[in-house]
Amino acid sequence: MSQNLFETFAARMQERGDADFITTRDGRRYSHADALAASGRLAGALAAQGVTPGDRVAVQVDKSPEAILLYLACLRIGGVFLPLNTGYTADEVRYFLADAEPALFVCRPAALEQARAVAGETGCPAVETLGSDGDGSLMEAAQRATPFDAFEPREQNDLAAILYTSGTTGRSKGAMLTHHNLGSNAATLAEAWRFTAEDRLIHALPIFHTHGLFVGCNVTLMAGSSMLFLPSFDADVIFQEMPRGTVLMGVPTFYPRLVADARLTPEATASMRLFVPGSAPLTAETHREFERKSGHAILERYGMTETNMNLSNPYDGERRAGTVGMPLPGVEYRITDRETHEPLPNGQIGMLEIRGPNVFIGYWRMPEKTREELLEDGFFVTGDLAMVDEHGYVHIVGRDKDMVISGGYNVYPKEVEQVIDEIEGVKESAVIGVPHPDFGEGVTAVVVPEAHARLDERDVIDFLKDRLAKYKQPKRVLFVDALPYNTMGKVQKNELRKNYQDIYR
Ligand code: MLC
Ligand code: AMP
Repeated sequence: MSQNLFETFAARMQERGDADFITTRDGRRYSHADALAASGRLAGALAAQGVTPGDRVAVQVDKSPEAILLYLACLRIGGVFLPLNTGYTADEVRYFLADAEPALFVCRPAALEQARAVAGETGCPAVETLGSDGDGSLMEAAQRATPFDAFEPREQNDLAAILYTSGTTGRSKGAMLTHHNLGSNAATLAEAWRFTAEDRLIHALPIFHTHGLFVGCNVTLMAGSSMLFLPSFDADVIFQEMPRGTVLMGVPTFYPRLVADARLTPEATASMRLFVPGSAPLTAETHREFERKSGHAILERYGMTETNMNLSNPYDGERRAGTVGMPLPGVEYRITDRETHEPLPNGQIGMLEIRGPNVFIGYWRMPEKTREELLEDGFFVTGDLAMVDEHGYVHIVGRDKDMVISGGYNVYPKEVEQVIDEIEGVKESAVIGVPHPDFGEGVTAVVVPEAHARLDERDVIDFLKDRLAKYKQPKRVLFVDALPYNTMGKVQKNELRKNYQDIYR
């Protein structure tokens, strides 16, 4: 495999020529050949902006085909793509720009003024815009630029992307992913899931995370398939489009929503060949109900930002409900004692650790965090608790890390607690995830007010509004006189989770 991932993609795009690459419901279309040419023009625009190999390009834009062309352009010139959740507030973006020091920040046209201010404060030298219709200054610059028709040679450990995952201590960590990490995983998944040029992926996920960007788009590029780009999940649209699709990928929230819909039948899904969930646990019940109603056995897989995809149920063979299957080719896993990292006997619950060409090379400018989580022998400590059953299927049974997953988005309690604790009248707080029928877990704040403070649920939520992305904001805020502490002085979150387990049911 070539070292610059773009070279691999370009070879497939050349072969696929006029075949669809990305289409949208409002009639926009890029063939593979169109996308190849447009990525050259965009690469020319990036070069004209002064982006050189190794430079970060931070991107906070709405989903569009052009945003993927920008990703390709960035790979092409050896830049490091740094996508940001569109829900992040200016406060949140300021941290990412200051930490990553990008050479360019691409924002939504409507956010230009705010983006310029944040770029100015953080020393980012250039800002361009890209809108959801392919509008904005970046595409205009691409029209004028001298196309960059080659690609920058890269070593296999050169960075292709940095994706930020929030840190358990509240500080987000930039996971450094190489061309080899992304390329090897895309090739493995395309093969394991039997992707071909005939596939049409119904793409309803955001493109700023591993799932929508790398699993969805890289696999499509690797196999020369096509994608229907939808702005977000909408069950009506999914049912309208399934007769023209072959694969759907989604976070677990997608699947109970489809199961609850009377339109889910074998006839409605007749042209589909694969449904893949991931990013959070899918219940065994949803798996079974989906199969009962549609005739399709869901193929669940397990991955994370730092490692791409690691484990998957088999394409041929039994796809077991409530499990994430076996290691993908080239990936090794072990289930270990959390303290010693010694492997445990089969059947016991322990820390899941992963090694393989898919595993990242460390956290951006955080050597200590890297050493803690990426062990000397190459195994990455996932923070997920797992066990393997007698059939060799891995079950994810819990998390050792203090993290909530709401609708597929990770929320780090510490980060939310720190902001709540700034509110006048708050003595302390604990943020937990408790079962939520739609989002899997609902972010929930338990707050201890100062004596005589006058504070209600609305006050807390209003305070968080401009400070934290919407999905991090608690769905409920509950007030208590004191938090339960153990003898080590740690808040007993298990007890809180038990007390409030039914509030969303
Ligand atoms: C929306 N809301 C959420 C939310 N999504 N709240 C908490 N958590 C979420 N995930 C808010 C909305 O702002 C709205 O608030 C209210 O909840 C109802 O919104 P909705 O219309 O029902 O939401 P919808 O647009 O349908 O979005 C839900 C969703 C979306 C699950 C489809 O969040 C989504 O696409 N998530 C995907 C995240 C993802 O890509 N994760 C992959 C990470 S990679 P109000 O107040 O306005 O009503 C990874 C590695 C791996 O984890 O293994 O893949
Ligand atoms: P992220 O950091 O956003 O990449 O999220 C990765 C985390 O999502 C993992 O560490 C797991 O906790 C969770 N995850 C991903 N896939 C699954 C799955 N199939 N089942 C359970 N948890 C999952």
